Amino acid sequence: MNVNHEDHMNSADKKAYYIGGAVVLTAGLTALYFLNRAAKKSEAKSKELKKVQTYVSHHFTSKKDEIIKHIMNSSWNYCPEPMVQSAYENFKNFTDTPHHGSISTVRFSELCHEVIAGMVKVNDGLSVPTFNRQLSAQSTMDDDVINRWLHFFSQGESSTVDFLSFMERASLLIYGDRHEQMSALFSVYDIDHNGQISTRELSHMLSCMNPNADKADTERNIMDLMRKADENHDGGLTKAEFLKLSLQGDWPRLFLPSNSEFLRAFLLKFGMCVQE
Ligand SMILES: [Ca+2]
Ligand SMILES: [Ca+2]
Repeated sequence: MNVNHEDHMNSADKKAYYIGGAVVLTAGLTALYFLNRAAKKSEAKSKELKKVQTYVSHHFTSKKDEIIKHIMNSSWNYCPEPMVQSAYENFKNFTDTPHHGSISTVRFSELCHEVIAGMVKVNDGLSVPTFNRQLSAQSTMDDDVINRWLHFFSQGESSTVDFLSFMERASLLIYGDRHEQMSALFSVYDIDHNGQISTRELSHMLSCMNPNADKADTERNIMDLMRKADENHDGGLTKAEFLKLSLQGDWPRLFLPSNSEFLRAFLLKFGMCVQE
């Protein structure tokens, strides 16, 4: 009897063992499948970008329709065609040499200052405190902040912004996937590029992005955000901490054009409208 019982137990244990093994193996294979798929997707995306990039750099002003078709057929593009058309027409006016198809560092910086100056001009005649806030935004829009946005729009590839790179980043900002948006924005907000966004960096960048916002409101938002995201309470956000925000309700909106006066005005210069 004992022997039979043992046999029975052994067979049940074996069954559980095999089922457990199969579950672990299936989970492992599934994880590998998704990792492999993500790597292939990213590799395909980068190949596609290179292809379109080469095409755009060779035919920037001469083959408008083909360029737009190339961009529209790219899997990374989230932007509707009329917006790409409009961006193309405006972008051309900001390039130093039309055939080259890129915005230089100097021109990019001038554009940022024009946007801020435009914001002051548009609101001229409003209250003195508002006017003063805008003037102070002009002075806080320093080279560090401008360089981070230049890096964002050029994707760190060069010191100039070409049309393809601009389109990819602008359409990501307006229509993109939350996780990808936050991942790309991390390096903008990490102004000194040390791998962490400090409270000071957050405050500096957000004040530049929203010169008309009430300073106390901005500070309150930052305190709330840090309370929520700074898990190890060291006063800074690592990329992992920052990315967790992309899964938490409305927080990512704080960084997107819908909540950024500067980005809205900047994109509008290229004829790109941001929905509220
Ligand atoms: Ca930093
Ligand atoms: Ca932290």
